[in-house]
Amino acid sequence: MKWISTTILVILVSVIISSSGCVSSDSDTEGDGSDGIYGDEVETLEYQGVELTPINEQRNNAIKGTQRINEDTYLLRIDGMVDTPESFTYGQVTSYPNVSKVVILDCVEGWGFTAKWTGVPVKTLLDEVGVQEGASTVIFYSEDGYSTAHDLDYLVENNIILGYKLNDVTLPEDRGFPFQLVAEGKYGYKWGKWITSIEVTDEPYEGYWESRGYNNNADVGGPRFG
Ligand SMILES: Nc1nc2c(c(=O)[nH]1)N[C@H]1C(S)=C(S)[C@@H](COP(=O)(O)O)O[C@H]1N2
Ligand SMILES: [Mo]
Repeated sequence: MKWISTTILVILVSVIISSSGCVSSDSDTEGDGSDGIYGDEVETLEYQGVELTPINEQRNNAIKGTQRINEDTYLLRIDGMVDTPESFTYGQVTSYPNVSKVVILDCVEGWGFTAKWTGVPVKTLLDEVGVQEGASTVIFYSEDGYSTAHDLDYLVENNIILGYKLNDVTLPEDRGFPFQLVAEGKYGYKWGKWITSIEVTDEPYEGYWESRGYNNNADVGGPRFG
């Protein structure tokens, strides 16, 4: 009798394994990987073999909550140590050649997410306005009064992008529409959301969290404070 119950157990276990295998392979058969739906857009949930965090599972921790920016009247101002200060429309910024990459955002508070980001390299925009000799720092200002800054060299050498698509979905309002800086390798507080202007300078600058004690370099794995 013992072999019968063993056989039943073996059959039961194989059915469970094969059916659960079926479920996951089903959603993985198309294109690069599995897709989801976000609003009326298709959200990519796997890219280049990497599993992405669905937008609905990403957090929104902003200092003043979600900012609502009108795409039609929006202008991205770029000024400071540049040859020709300019204001770009949403359509202008998004019409430059774009770059996609999978990047992890690490918040200093210990949470994070992995996403596919698509955007325009900051360098592309800076080349358009012409950065002046001696400039060293680029400041990013946001709609909610938030700001943060990066070394010009870091932005150029790492081809840092101003992201406007997240997992192939138009950056949602609560995620930073129209643009979030995808500051790969830096803690989340260096990833400005709802960016409205960019200033080029030759002075060091401390942004919102940096002026409240967070490390200005903010390399992931490096010191969080001081
Ligand atoms: N404009 C603006 N950008 C911001 C913030 C903010 O409060 N306002 N918070 C920062 C912090 S601390 C993190 S961790 C990242 C990611 O937060 P999110 O999940 O709200 O996108 O956004 C950064 N960019
Ligand atoms: Mo953060």
